[in-house]
Amino acid sequence: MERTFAIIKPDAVTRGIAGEILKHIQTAGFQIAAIKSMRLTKAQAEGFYAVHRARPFFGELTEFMSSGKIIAMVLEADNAIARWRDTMGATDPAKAAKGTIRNSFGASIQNNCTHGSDAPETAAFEIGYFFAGYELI
Ligand code: FUP
Repeated sequence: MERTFAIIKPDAVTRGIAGEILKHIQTAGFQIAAIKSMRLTKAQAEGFYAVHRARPFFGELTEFMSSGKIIAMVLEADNAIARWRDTMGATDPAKAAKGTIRNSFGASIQNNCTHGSDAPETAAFEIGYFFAGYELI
């Protein structure tokens, strides 16, 4: 079993489609090991996306990620990291494969409904950023 970190982003929560995305997650065979909802401050969003600090979209991305409630999750499955990225689809919803979450629900590269860790090291950092050890027992 592997763990990955996932977010249902503010665009999806605001549009009221978090439930549909959670159904997608469970149909794809993930166990939800931990889940919580919160609204990030701009500083918290900046800390989460620190690897993107030098990118031109960093300001807009962190504004967006702190614009409303998110749902943060730890997902468990065999090959969870790769499997969750496949389930989400490509970053750009227009380029994401049919049937993926981002293709089905995403509106733009920024408003693409979900986040997923891209490697074991990022998964470990991201899980630790959002969840304490006692929440993961
Ligand atoms: P992903 O791993 O698919 O979430 O994509 P990236 O790590 O490349 O990008 C992180 C987030 O930055 C994306 F979810 C959306 C946002 N982004 C933009 O807003 N504009 C861009 O040009 C690229 C990414």
